[in-house]
Amino acid sequence: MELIIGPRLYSTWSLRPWLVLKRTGAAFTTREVSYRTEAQKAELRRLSPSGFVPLLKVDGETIWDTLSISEWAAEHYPEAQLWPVDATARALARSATAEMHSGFMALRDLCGMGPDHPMAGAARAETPSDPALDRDLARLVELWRQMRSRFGADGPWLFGDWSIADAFFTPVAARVRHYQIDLSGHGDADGVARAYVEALLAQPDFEEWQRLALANAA
Ligand SMILES: N[C@@H](CCC(=O)N[C@@H](CS)C(=O)NCC(=O)O)C(=O)O
Repeated sequence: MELIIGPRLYSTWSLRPWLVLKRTGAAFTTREVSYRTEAQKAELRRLSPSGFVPLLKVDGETIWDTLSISEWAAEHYPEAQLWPVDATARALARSATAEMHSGFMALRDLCGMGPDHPMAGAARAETPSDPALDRDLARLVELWRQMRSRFGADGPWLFGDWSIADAFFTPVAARVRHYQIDLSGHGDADGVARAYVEALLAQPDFEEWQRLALANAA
């Protein structure tokens, strides 16, 4: 089984299924590809039906898109409990994951993965100011606080135990760190969302990703 990813320093989409696959405990290899030049883009289109990474090569098939790779992992490794066991929590975890997968455009656009390595926690950048970004941050804080207060009693993750939703929000935590976003200014008066961000940043698997990202960039 091989996960084909983009450059670790930039590809937030690649980080998500990599975290998910790590949680399964299954053996897999990772191939990092670049898509800066026309030749590299052409090679990626040869590998990928959509022209995008990440891709999972398994059992002679190519599975593309972060969400479907994550669902594939949840189906094939049920013992890893990649979605919450409780049906209501599971439905809301899927909602939160889908919202991340298709939304938060201002956060993505205005807090991008630039040359100063936001993903790997190197230099810090000034906090951008924009009404659309404020709306995204208020929504994130609201979502995180609601799920943590309803389902978070059994652990530090969004739904208590770790789930695919946490993989999807890990790149957001890297953005909050790098762009020095003060969540208390977006509705997180008592630091519940902040603590969730800290938990995401402290994941050993994410620390490994950051080490690999910087090593490959050197
Ligand atoms: N919806 C896709 C988005 C994937 C995506 O945007 N991948 C970017 C890297 S983070 C990419 O492959 N870019 C290739 C290019 O720009 O040529 C997913 O969830 O997998």
